[in-house]
Amino acid sequence: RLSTERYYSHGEINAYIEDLAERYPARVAVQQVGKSYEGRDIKTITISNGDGRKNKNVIFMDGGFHAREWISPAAVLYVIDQLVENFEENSALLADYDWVILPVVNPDGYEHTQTGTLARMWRKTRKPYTYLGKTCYGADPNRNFDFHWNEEGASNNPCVDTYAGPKAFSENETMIVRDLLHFLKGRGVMYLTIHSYGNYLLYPWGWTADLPETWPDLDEVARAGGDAIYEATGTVYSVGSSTNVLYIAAGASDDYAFYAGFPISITMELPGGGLTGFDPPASKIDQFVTETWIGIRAMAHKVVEKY
Ligand code: 0X9
Ligand code: ZN
Repeated sequence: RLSTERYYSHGEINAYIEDLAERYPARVAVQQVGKSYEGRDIKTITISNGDGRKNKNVIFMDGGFHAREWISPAAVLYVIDQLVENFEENSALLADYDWVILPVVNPDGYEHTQTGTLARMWRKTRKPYTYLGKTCYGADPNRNFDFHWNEEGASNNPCVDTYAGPKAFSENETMIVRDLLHFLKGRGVMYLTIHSYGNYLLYPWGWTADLPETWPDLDEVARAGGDAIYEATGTVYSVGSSTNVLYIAAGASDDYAFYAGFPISITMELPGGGLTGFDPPASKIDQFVTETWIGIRAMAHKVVEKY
């Protein structure tokens, strides 16, 4: 069973989901969806209730966009654990929906942050870029999507943390998410991307302060998550559009998913911890991921009853 006592490496995460697929072949499938720049296997896990019905609606969730946000893959793994191992209790979330989950979008960055203190605060991918004769690494995967790309809150400088990349979808990792979003078109109801930190439930837009026409639907789902967490633990999440509640930043995956047809698209910023905010001690993982699951479960229930 999944351990919430420590952070997993990317290899352990892949091994964990493959083991679930082997143990629960009727309900769990693992797919290789591509490779990272450095050649790591990027895999999704699809969770169903095993009734064999095809083309159900889909909740698509990912984690590990930003390398240093270790609590994100940990929380995503806990959701997987609950949907698979605690299947009976969560059967309503799987009756008319399949879940497609990508635990680590940016494994090169994630592994890099596990190589020592100096690398711990890495955010971006690891593809090299030369700029004024100097080599710097990586683009910000959450500034690399082709929707108002590089218009706001992103940088043209490869040596900066919010580098948008030389062009939209310059990174393997973001192409993989893009292709999944398009593959799921028509079935994809909610896109959930897990980041840290700051306790936010954010919805489009992040490229403009304007709200989409359907913002009340987005707000209702996000608020269901925030309310459930508050009732269970007293932790307060701020709910609103990315631009209005956090800051303006274009080219992110949430705006792209919404533009690509997911009616609900939410970025969840989990609680912070440790000296930098990005490094909650391992002793906090259990508390944070169980609380996060309460919020995600509530949002999923809202989606399942609404769509
Ligand atoms: O800046 C980001 O990419 C996200 N925050 S983080 O601290 N995890 O880096 C927020 C993204 C919110 N969405 C948009 N701006 N579209
Ligand atoms: Zn992030």
